[in-house]
Amino acid sequence: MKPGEAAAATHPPQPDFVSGAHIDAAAYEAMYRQSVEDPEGFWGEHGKRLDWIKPYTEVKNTSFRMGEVEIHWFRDGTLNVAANCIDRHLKTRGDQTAIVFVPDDPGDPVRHITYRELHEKVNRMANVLLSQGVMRGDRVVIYMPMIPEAAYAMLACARIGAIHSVVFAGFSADGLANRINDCGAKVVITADSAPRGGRKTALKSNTDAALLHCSDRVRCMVVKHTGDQTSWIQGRDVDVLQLMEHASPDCPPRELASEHPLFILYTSGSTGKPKGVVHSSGGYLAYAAMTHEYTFDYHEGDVFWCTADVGWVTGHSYIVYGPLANGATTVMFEGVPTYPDAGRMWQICQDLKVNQFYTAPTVIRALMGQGTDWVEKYDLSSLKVLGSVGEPINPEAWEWYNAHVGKGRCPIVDTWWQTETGGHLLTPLPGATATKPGSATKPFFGVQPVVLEAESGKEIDSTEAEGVLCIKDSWPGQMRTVWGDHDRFQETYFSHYKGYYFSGDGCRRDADGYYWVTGRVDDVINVSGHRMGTAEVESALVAHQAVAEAAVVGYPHEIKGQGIYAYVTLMNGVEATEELRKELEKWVRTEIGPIAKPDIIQWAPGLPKTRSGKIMRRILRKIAENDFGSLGDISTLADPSVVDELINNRMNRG
Ligand code: 6R9
Repeated sequence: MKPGEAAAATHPPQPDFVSGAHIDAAAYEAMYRQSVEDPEGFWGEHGKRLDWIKPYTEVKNTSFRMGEVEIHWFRDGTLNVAANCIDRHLKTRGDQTAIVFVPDDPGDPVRHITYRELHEKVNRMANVLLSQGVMRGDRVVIYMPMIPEAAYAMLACARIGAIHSVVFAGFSADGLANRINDCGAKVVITADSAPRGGRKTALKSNTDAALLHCSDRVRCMVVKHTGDQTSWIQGRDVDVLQLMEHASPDCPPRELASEHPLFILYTSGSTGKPKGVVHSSGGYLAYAAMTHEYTFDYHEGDVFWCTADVGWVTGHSYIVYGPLANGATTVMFEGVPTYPDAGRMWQICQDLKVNQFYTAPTVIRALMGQGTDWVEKYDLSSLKVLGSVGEPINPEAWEWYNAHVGKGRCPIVDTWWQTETGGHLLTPLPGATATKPGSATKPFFGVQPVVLEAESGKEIDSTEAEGVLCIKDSWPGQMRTVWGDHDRFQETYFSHYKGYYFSGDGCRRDADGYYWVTGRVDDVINVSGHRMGTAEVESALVAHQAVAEAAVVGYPHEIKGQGIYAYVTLMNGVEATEELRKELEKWVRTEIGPIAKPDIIQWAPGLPKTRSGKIMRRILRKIAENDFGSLGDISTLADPSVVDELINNRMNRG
């Protein structure tokens, strides 16, 4: 069945849900129409959900014209993001839980951090940053486990106008060093180690290794979380928790321009090294907060759980900024879905009475594989809305999620968006949109998706369409630039299709105007919802002395969505052994991180190349998919015989 053909499986919102929802179908239509016909009026009104120090008078000033791309929202307004996420709630909900922290070890106590306590911790941490010489505009890298201190660190930066860049704890020392250097960080905040699923990652020693490749002026602030022994460099390393104890609990939030960068987050593209995606303060926060409220139909008092890591954009927008701006109770889980057993997630939902649960298809598929007993064991009656993010959700996983987790009563919101977009762009609204399993359905307010013909770039007007997914005009949560490289920003997103933001995804629009995102059309693969540039994995492989050449493609993987398939040509005289295969796997883990480890390495005496030397990835993709019946035209290859050899020795025969 092709995406979009499952029209029969439409799930309309249930009447008793609709009656209590913020937005019903009629409200969606009216608001959407206003949002695209009069963006200034619409966002001028909705920007007021934030507390501004100096209110804006200019709402939108944006251009997608190649060469002159600029994106400004609420430009003359000033605010403080941390004050919006914390201070303004103190009067009404100081004693309400802001963050529920669930440690990796189920035997360790769950911690409830109130808004008042969050205020105190963030102020103290902000004062520690100031005492370390961090000033407005300085960059702070955060390389942390999923612990409240990670959120404190983000908000402390926001309070004083420092720009944070969270690096996922699964990245290696090299990955960390590259990011510290690219953004010129003054400080890195880390922890001794990060427990996950009963195993520990030595974050401090990774940081030590990373800092060998960085300026010796970079300071290292360490949260002693597990108490594990670490090395200590006097004068460079400081004990954050100890300094916080002695710091003042009072740190006035700085007044910052709406366009002041809130954070940089590195993400993979089709070429080159990861890009530092820059997000703003006012536009980003307004968009994160509004999508959080409407997409999940969040209501006052709800307990919201997004299972992502704060190292990804999903954690930024839907663990920290969106929920806290709305005064929600947000859950931070340090562990993994299957530790100590496959019931952990559902047990947490039961114990914390979670109302909205937001996870990735890869998690659902993994848990689905463990059978339904684990889900049936727990009382999930508190759940109201279920969310999905990170990759297309296959209808089987959607149906399982719906039947066994939502018991057929919880709307499922399949949210399509990107690091670059700051918040949801395509998503159902649970009280308004009939869902179809596998479709991210309709645009959020203010978002104008278009489908273009890939080759000609022509906008397809008919409702039914298939092509590349672009966006016609700006929305407040959009990234503003690539850190230190505005040309690269324009080149990557605005040069392929003039006047449009190019998402890098392919899609189909069905007869009802529903969008079905089919996956990347560039050389980006999506492994367990994590973006990997094939070029990054290739350059890691060729950095090994035994490797002459490497080509990396994605292939369908039952749990991860896509797996990493590497074709490796060895240096002359190097023997292709099992040990070498293992060594290369380990090598990539060290160079980039565990998420980049190839699932399959096939030895390739030669790679299919055009006469001009370009690797024909299309062919390699087909072989990796075990679908080599339709390789298309291979006559332009310099040496067509390499193809047979690769087919004969292919390693995915499933
Ligand atoms: C939020 C996030 C972005 C890429 C994106 C697309 C894929 C994300 C999706 C989805 C289909 C969904 N993607 N959500 N594809 N349906 N609901 O994941 O950001 O890590 O930057 O990845 O992920 O391919 O372009 P990011």
